[in-house]
Parts: sequence; C-alpha cells; structure tokens
Amino acid sequence: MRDWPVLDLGAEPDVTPQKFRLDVDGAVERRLSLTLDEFMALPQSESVADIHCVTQWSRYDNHWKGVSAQALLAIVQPKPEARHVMLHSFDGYTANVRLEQLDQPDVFLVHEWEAKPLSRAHGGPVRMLIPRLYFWKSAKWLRRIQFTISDHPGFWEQRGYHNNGDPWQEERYD
Ligand SMILES: Nc1nc2c(c(=O)[nH]1)N[C@H]1C(S)=C(S)[C@@H](COP(=O)(O)O)O[C@H]1N2
Ligand SMILES: [Mo]
Repeated sequence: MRDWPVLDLGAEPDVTPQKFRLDVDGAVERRLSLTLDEFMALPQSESVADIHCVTQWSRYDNHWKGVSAQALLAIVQPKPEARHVMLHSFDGYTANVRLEQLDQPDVFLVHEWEAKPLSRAHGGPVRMLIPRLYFWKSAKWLRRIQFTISDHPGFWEQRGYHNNGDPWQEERYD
C-alpha cells in the first residue's frame, strides 16, 4: 500500500502513549482531559474518506478508524454560544474550523489508517480528519479541542490561507 506525502512544519513531535493527552474545553458543558487509554475507550467507528491537499494532490478511499466528532460532541455538549473550534497540536500547530464543519458525520479523531496505527509522521497517535476541507485543517498530533464564541485564525489561516478551506470551492488562499 502506497503511503501519502508527509507535509508539516518539519518537527514531528514524539507523542508517546505516556505523553498523550487530549483536552476538550472552552464553551462546553462537560470538559474532558483524556489519556490515550481513555480516548481509546470512547465509542469507535470506521470510515472511508478522501483527502485533498491545497498543493493539488488528493488520495482517495482511505480507511480510517477513530472516534467520530459527533460522538465527542454528544459527550462534551457545546454550549449554545459556541460557534468556532480551535484545534491545537503537540507541535504548536493550530487550525480553526466552524462548529458546524466539525459537527459532520464524516469528521473523525483518527488513530488508524489502513488497519494500522497512524504513524508518527502522519500525526499519530491521534489526528483530526475533516475530509470535506483542505487537509491543512486536519491537525496532526492532536492535543486540544477548544470551543469558542468568536473565530481566531489558526497557523496557516494567519499566513494567508483561506479561513474556510473548502476544496470544492477551491478556497485555497484569501
Ligand atoms: N500538527 C500539525 N498538523 C498538521 C500540519 C502541521 O504542520 N502540524 N500540517 C497540515 C498540512 S498543511 C497538511 S497538508 C497535512 C499533511 O498531513 P500528512 O503529513 O499526513 O500528509 O497536515 C496538516 N496538519
Ligand atoms: Mo498542506
């Protein structure tokens, strides 16, 4: 099975199971701070999805396993005023999405690709998968999901990438 290209800031953090933590906080009824075991104990599902990079390539029919964003949302219950979400990663990367872009059946926090644990280079142990947005929105080495009332630009969004990032609208750069 051919892998897909690795694109990141250059430093790939070594997130060991011991170091892993996933915090879900901000404008939610119930905050979470999960160890890897606790994350793995959440309801798991599988999905098949394409990925689209802003630099033109795509990779189709990837098989993923993880926790669906909607399952997570059902647990933390965003407050009515929550509209935006900031994804934070172990390498300091951030990506912003609107809550309704996260609240979709095809959005997952994935830890397996093609039936194998997600590699460090591709964001293991856990990365975001938001197939309907350009891949820069899919934060690798996921550390924290923060629900907010107002929108704040993430790493690439501060550097001229489109705030929304829909490949079908070709929303690459602002
Ligand atoms: N934490 C983190 N996540 C990240 C990045 C990054 O540098 N750090 N790069 C983004 C970009 S620009 C892309 S295209 C994809 C690349 O994912 P891949 O290396 O698995 O192909 O991850 C996204 N998620
Ligand atoms: Mo990218």
